[in-house]
Amino acid sequence: MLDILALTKERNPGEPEFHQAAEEVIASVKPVLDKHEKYRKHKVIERMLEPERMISFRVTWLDDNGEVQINRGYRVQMNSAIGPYKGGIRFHPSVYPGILKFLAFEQTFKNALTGLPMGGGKGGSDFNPKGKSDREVMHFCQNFFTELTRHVGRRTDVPAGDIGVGGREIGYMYGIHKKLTNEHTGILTGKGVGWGGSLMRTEATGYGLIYFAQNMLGTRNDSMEGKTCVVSGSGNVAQHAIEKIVQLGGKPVSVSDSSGFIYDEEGIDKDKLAYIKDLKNYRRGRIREYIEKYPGASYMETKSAAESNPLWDIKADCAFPCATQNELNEKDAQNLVNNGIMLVGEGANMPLTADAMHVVISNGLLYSPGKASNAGGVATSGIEMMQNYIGNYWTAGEVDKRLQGIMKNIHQNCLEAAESHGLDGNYAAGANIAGFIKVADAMIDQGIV
Ligand code: NDP
Ligand code: 2IT
Repeated sequence: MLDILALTKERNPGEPEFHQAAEEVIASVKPVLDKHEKYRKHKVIERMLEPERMISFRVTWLDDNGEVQINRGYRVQMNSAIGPYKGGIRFHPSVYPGILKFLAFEQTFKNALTGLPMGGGKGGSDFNPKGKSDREVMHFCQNFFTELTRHVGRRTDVPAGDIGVGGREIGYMYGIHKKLTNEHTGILTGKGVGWGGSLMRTEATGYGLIYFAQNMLGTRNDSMEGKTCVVSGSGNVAQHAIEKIVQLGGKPVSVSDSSGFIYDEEGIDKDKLAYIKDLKNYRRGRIREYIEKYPGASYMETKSAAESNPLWDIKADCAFPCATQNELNEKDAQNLVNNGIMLVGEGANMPLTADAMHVVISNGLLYSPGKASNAGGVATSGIEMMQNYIGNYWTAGEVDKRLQGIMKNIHQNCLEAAESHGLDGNYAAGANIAGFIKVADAMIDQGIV
């Protein structure tokens, strides 16, 4: 087993996030490989760790000063065993192949867990949308997707949003694809609801996260009602996690961005959330502005990622990291344990470092890995694809019902997969095992390709 990890590191030098994601999965599926010779013989995990295709391209665009700008664009088409490549696009200066490989690898397992026919992919660019005008973002999106247009297709590869890519960017990318191909077709999800998008897709990741938490609490005859929740991030996932926590009678007390975090001990209610949505989605401001509107709350700047983040030292019942990878380290995890936090639900992809994950699991906290608990977003993307195939729309109520059903099934499948390998209650191992078996069996059925 060590050999597989060593080989992965050797073949992908300088990509620590990919190594981290690979190491976790390799460790989890070891009992499955030990038990079933077919997975070893067909070298399934080794094949899963090698992207089927990686596209890397130049994106040039003109900024508002008329200056030529050059960025790098990518799409990692990781695994198409169970369906077309599916996964988001991230625009952030930290994007490089290692980040996208980790995300596409995780996505493959996540998409399998949804029960829908979707393979794994991820794309993005090192373009930084912060401080850019609408025109600059549009021009960038058009040039980025002019290249990707030749690689996507409703039965080939269907991207969506992720960090830095929301409704605005999806619109610009869809528009240029339509112009280039003269076709209105579901090659992206997260589209506007008036032109092919699904109701509830915007809300789905955050809502799904809290549905998953509700299921976990249900195993202890408990619920979200009355739970104080610490949440990080203030983007799509964080906003809708907060919305659902409030709807279920819980009390979210924090939000953050990459500069710092807000602690609002009285709780973030519907009105305060409306303020956050306007601030982040339309005015594109910084979260520190919250205290100007709500002076009862406090703001603290965050230091380097290597230090512990006082956000995770807030007294609460549940913690929902919804910003980015490795935002919660071992010391933070120890603070969660010391403060009596009972549940950690990952909204972001891989927000806990490997050491942090070990701390929360070994201390018996309810812990859900992102590939299980944030799967509601891509699951609803799958539901958007279904609606695009049949050429019709479903109501918000219908989509929400499906989403709740999918989150319940993922929860159950994780528990069962963990239990059948003697790892009772370990959702992380369960998610890796259940996702792995589904993809691995499909790969074996389809031969050496
Ligand atoms: P958004 O771009 O809407 O929001 C991202 C949030 O995270 C912002 O508050 C941003 O702050 C903060 N953030 C980004 N990078 C960093 C960083 N390096 N350090 C601290 N904070 C940071 O993205 P989403 O809400 O869509 O995505 C959040 C997470 O959820 C990501 O891990 C993503 O992969 C995952 N996810 C998203 C899904 C979706 O449907 N959108 C589905 C499943 C998972 P700032 O404004 O300062 O950049
Ligand atoms: O990480 C993720 O699951 C996403 N960014 C959503 C992917 C999608 O295709 O909806």
